[in-house]
Amino acid sequence: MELEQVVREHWGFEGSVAGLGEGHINDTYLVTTPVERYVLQRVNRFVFRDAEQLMVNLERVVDHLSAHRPNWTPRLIKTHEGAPYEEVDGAIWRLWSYVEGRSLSELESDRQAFTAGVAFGETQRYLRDLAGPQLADPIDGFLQLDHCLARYDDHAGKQPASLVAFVDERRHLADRFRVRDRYVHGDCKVNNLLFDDRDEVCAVLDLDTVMWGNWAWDFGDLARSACVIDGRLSLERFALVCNGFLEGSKIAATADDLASAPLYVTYMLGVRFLTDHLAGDRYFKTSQPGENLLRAEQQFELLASLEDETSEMRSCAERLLAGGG
Ligand code: GN1
Ligand code: MG
Repeated sequence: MELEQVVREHWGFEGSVAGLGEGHINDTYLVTTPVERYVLQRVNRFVFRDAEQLMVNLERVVDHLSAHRPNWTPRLIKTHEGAPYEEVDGAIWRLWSYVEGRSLSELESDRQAFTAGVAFGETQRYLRDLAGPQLADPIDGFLQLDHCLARYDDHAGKQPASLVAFVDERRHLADRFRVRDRYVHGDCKVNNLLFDDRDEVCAVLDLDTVMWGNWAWDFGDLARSACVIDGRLSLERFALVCNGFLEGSKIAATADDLASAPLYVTYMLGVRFLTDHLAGDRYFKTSQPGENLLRAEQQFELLASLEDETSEMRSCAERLLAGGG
């Protein structure tokens, strides 16, 4: 079915549909009607095996966050029949309200680094009092390094010789951040935030991966994506992200946690890209063969540079925690 027809038949809006964003998982489109804009998404069923359960999670999360802070996330627009999504030809479609704001793949200012930290920190704090049964994991083993390494090991013997030792030497990272004791956003890349023209965050996006986890998974992804300028870690940005995240989340972190979390997440993402390359590019979207291998190599390169800066990150975090700014 044509995308325009999906929107017309199930939501009653007449509009044009065009591709939107750079997500690696779901398909995302901008819907423009004469009066309003919306965001249409097709949920990736290969990644989210139980997409119906995912939508149950998502509705709970969106309602909860909106109760804490109106408009902190886009709204799910109900279908004609009052449902939060529609199944068309086996695919799950959902429609979101469109939130004005800028999505950035790389931050442009120090102010944005601080407000991004506050935004993801606050989101984690708002999730603390999400009542009811624990949310079902959106993806088995998601963000758990042991699980990611086990999937990588399924391809033993076929892994690129140039990367085997690099991966093996860092397996100990799986000893960190194992404890799952709170809800996390699960995808704290800066491009999942929308900024206004004063560099304040106006909304948090991509809530499919909210799950029971470890705070450092979010902080690490934020630092990985917010603090690298021209391929190098900026300690100034790292300090701002730490300050923002700790202020927003009220988490009692140690300097070692703050310095290790970006390594954990960067390593894991590299392993995930590499595993998908070995598995035939079935999970992350690619536009050409070898793209997931390249992505893995980029994460491992970033990881090596973060390792060079770990003691500086730790000293920086120690100063912050001691109240030295
Ligand atoms: C995926 O589609 P996107 O970019 O929002 C992935 C994240 C990765 C990210 C890497 C469900 O998110 O875990 O960190 O790519 N989401 C899922 O860019 O696997
Ligand atoms: Mg995203």
